[in-house]
Amino acid sequence: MASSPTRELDAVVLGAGFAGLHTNYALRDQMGLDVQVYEAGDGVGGTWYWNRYPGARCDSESYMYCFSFNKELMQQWEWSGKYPEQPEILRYLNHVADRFDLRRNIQFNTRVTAAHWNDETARWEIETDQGDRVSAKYLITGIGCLSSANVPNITGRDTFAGQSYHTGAWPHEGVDFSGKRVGVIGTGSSGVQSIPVIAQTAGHLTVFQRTPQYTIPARHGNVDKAFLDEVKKNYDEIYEKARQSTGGLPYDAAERSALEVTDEERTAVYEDAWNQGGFKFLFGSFSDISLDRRANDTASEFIRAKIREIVKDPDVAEKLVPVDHPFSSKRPLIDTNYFDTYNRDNVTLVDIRHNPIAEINPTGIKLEDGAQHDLDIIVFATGFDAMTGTFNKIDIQGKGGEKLRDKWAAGPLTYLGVSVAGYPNLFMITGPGSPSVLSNMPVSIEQHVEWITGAIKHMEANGLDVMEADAQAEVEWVDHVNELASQTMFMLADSWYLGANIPGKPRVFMPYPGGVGAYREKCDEVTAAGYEGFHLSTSQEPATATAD
Ligand code: N01
Repeated sequence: MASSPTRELDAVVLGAGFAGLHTNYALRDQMGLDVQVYEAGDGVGGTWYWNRYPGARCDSESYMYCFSFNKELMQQWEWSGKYPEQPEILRYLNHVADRFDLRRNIQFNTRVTAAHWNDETARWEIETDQGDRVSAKYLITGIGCLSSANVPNITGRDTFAGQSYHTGAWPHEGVDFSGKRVGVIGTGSSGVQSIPVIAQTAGHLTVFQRTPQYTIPARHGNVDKAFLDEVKKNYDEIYEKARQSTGGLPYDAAERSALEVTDEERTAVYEDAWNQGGFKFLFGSFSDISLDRRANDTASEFIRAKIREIVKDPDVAEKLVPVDHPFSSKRPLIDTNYFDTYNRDNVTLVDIRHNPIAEINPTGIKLEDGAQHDLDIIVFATGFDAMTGTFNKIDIQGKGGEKLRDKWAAGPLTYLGVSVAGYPNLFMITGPGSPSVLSNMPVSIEQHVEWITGAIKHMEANGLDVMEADAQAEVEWVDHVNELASQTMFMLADSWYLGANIPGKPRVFMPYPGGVGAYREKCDEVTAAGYEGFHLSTSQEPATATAD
C-alpha cells in the first residue's frame, strides 16, 4: 500500500444494508468497539438502495423481512403490504439507522478498494476510493450477494442512442415509460417483477427471453391488520420457527411426498398452494419437490399447465413454458400478473434462445435472423455476478500477500461461509458457503452478525489477536456444501447459484443448501467446541489449532 494508515480502528465494516447496519449496532453499541462503516451509496439500504426498478419488492412476507434484535422495533414498525415493496424497505432501513443513530460512523459515497492483512502488525490495512487509509483489527464484509450488476457485453451495446438501465442501478428519479418502445432483456426475479408494471405505461414492450421461467403468483395485497397483530403477539415463537427452518420462513414444512398421494389429491394440494401464493408453493406443498426428480416433475407439470391456461395465444404460451430445467433448480420466482401480461396487445415476447441477439445498434436490438426491434429504452434485467463478484472487485490480500481473487479463481473457498483460511480476522456476512441467498436474508444476516459478534467477544475477553480458519476445515466444509448440492435439483439448471450466468465463471455451487436450521446448529457446535476449525492466538505466540 502507498502510505501508512492514518487511523487505527477496532473494526471496519463494508456496506450499510441490513448486514452493515446490524453489525454497526452490535459492535459499536453493544460491544463498545471503535467501528468505521464504508458505504458506496449516498444513503443506507444496500440492495434496497440500488434496486429501485418498477415493481421491486421482496418475496419474503413483510413481517419476516426485518430485524429481530430489538423487540420494540419489531412491535412498533407497521408494514402495509403482504410483501414489502422497495420504497417501504428503504424507509424501514432509514428508520433503523435514525432510531439507533447508526449514520454517525458511516462514511457514504465511499468504496473500499483494497484491504491487505499485515502479517507483522496482525491488522488489516484498508484503502478507499476517497483516499482514506485506516487499519483495523477486524474486517467485516456486508457487501451483499447480488451487488455487482451483470450488463452483458453484447456487440454494439454502447452504440444504443436511446436510454438504457440495469435494474440493480436504477435512477433515483425513476424512468418514464409512457408511450415509449421499451425492451427488457432478462426474465429472472427482476424481469418478472418489472415487466408487468412497465407494460402498463409503455407504448410497446418487447421482452427478450433466453430461459422461460416457472413463477408462482404472489397474491400480493394489503397486509391484514388482524393477522399482523396476531403475529406481533407471537413474534418470538414465529421468529424462532424461522431460525430453525430450511428457508428462514416460519411456514409449516410439508411432510408428505408428492409421490405418495393420488393424482387428484396432488392436484388439490398444488391448487391450494397456487392460490395461497408465494414460497408456500415450494415449502408447503410436498416435502420432496427439491430433492426427487419424479416428485419435482409433478410440480413442474402443474405450473406448465397453468401457463397454458393463462396465456391465450398458444404459440406465446409454448415459448413461456419452461422445459429445459426443473422447477426450483433456478431461484423460484413470485409474480403479480406476469403470464397475464403476455395477453396484452402492447407486449411482444421474443425467444432469444432460438434466435439470439446479434447486436445492439443505435436504434435498438437486432436478432441473428436479421429481425430489428427499434427501441427507445432498453432495460437490462440481466442479474448479477453473484456472491463473489463484489469480493473480486476489491483487492483483498491475506497472509503472505495472497490475493483472495486468486485463491477463489476456481470457485470460492470458505469455512462456514463466514471465514477464509489465510485471511485472519476477516468475517463475511452471508458469504459463499452459507445459506444466504437460499434463505430469507435477514434471518441469515442476523445469525451471522450474532455469531461474528460472539467470536469477537471471545477474542476480546481472552486477549486474543488473531482468529483464522483452518485450511483442512475449509476443505471439508467446501466438500460438504458440494455433497449436499449434488443431492438437489440445483445442479440441473444453468443458474447464477452456479455462476453459469457469467461467461468464464467457474461452475461451482456457491450457497449452502442444507437449510438455515441445520447451518445454525453447525455454527453453534463450532462455538461450543471452542471455535473448532479455527486457530486462535495472540500475535506474540504461535497459533493454537483447535481443528480436529
Ligand atoms: O437476475 P437473474 P435478477 N443475454 O440472474 C437473462 C434476487 N432478487 O436480477 O436464465 C440474454 O435471476 C437470464 O437468462 P438465463 C433473487 O435472488 C430478488 O432477476 O441466464 N439474457 C435471466 O433471464 C434473484 O434470483 C428479488 O438464460 C441474459 C435474467 O437475464 C437474484 O436477485 C427481486 C443474459 C437474469 O436473471 C437475481 O435476479 C429481484 C444475456 N447475455 C432480485 N444474461 C425479490 O426478492 C442474463 N440474461 C423479489
